[in-house]
Amino acid sequence: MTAISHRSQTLTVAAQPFDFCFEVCNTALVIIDMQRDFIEPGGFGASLGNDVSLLSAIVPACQSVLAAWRHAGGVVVHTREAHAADLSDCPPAKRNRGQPTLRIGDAGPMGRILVSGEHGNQIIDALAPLDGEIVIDKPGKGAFYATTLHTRLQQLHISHLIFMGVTTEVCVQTSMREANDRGYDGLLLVDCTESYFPQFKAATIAMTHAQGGIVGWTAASAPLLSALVV
Ligand code: C5J
Repeated sequence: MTAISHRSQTLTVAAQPFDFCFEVCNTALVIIDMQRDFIEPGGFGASLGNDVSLLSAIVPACQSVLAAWRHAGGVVVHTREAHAADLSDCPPAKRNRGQPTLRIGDAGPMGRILVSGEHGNQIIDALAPLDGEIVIDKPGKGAFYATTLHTRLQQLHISHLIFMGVTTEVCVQTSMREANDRGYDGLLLVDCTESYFPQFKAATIAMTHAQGGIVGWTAASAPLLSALVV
């Protein structure tokens, strides 16, 4: 693979509802919540009664995009759904909802559920952040709520975001909508995102690119990977 020669070259990805055009220098790859709590048994996702094996299936595709994006020299953002140890940033309504077998903050097989610094709260080894990449701990579903993400992206002159991660209709979709309202153009990579509910993933993809891209664009990762090599 040869790196693109100019990070300011305009690249085009075949997408829905139409081509997504961007420059690597003004685009960040945003990887939502690929943390053990959602992907591996014993975490928050499993405590809600979900089959977590569905989510791990996207890891190889995410790894390919992350490797190509790093090779192209693009900004990488990793997020984690994470709360302070004293749960001061976790509203009781969020903690109590759903009657999970383990609530946020309870001790589980991988440490306290969705608490910063716990083993289960770490991003899976296959997609672990490198030094210098942005890691955002977010107390909400959206990556922009109560975080420094918007400020940090503005400092880097980022206007376009490419999204991967889990779960499609919860933290990924919420983050895309928050980004849209803040003026970013967002592309969702459909084979690099997953839900515990396939019908919710399909609906999210459809509603994202409907009405001329009312929330953003959707595409497979293959045309992005092609665009990133010359
Ligand atoms: C959920 C997330 N599903 N990362 N969080 O509670 O989507």
